[in-house]
Amino acid sequence: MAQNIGIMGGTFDPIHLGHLAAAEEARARFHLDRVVFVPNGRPPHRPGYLPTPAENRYDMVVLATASNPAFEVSRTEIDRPGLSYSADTVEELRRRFGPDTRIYFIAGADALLEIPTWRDPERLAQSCEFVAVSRPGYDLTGLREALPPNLLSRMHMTEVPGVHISSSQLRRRAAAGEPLRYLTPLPVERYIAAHGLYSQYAPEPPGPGGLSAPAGRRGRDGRRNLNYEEEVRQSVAVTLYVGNLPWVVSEDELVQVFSRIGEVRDVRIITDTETGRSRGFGFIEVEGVELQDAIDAMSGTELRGRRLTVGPGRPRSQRY
Ligand code: DND
Repeated sequence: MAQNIGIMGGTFDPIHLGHLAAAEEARARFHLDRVVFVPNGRPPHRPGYLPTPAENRYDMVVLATASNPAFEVSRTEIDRPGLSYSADTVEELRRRFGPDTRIYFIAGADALLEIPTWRDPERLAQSCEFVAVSRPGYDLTGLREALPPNLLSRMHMTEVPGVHISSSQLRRRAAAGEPLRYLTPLPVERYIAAHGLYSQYAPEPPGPGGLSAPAGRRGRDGRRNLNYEEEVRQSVAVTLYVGNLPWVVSEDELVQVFSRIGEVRDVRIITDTETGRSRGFGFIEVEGVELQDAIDAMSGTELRGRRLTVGPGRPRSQRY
């Protein structure tokens, strides 16, 4: 059956409520069956900018989107070698979804202002339409004036409730030990604290045309000194993966499996459309437990007579 799919590409360093609100608004407005978040592996547009490792950014996007059944995350750009060009990504997803699927690439007005400088914008525009979302500080009028007619004709301008947050702002706040609560979902806030991300902040060099929002480069050694929430400082966020699941499994069953070792924040069941097999992905908050201890504690777990495989972190590959 023909579907409407949204693609929300980003560096997501880190993901925040502005990204999520924009994606959800586009989903509702364009009757999208799902929105696929695509964290980029190597951003093509930020020379001199060293983003947080892709796997960390991917984890944070999974955590942030897990509670919305219409949201999914793709590893396609992370697993593809070389720079992450959107034209390649959308073409690849178009091949998987088929010609009848309507694909909307969702992006902020700031990002789309730069689209003429992207790799093969015409090729990209042949594979998808665009949803240009407003963002505080960047209105949609500028876009109408700046873009050539062949790109404008593929663009749907959409006002979204203004969420005045940027990733660079979150990085700066994290480095200064200021709270991130209510700016990004709680599991992401905890993940940042547990992994000591953004302990340092240095402004990003301006991008081509000087239009990029500032971002940051940071050292990854040494944990930042969290001085605002004792609770956050002491908790250890462990993400575990369980495989060999029964063919049909419910989220409640998975929650029971994971709650053997701690408080469960989120679980996701990911079904591979090619093999029909399901995999579980759980985010568990465990105080003072190291990853290996958590894996050991889960080893030997059975679910409906099947012995589950348990491993660290993320599923190796997702649906795309
Ligand atoms: P960003 O680094 O701007 O993402 O990248 C956006 C997308 O453009 C990614 O998929 C890139 O790979 C792609 N790109 C860029 C340049 C060149 C090429 C491709 C190429 O193929 O040559 P961020 O993580 O900063 O933000 C993600 C999205 O969310 C952006 O579209 C941004 O405008 C939007 N956004 C907001 N929207 C509404 N309210 C807010 C927002 N904050 C960010 N508060």
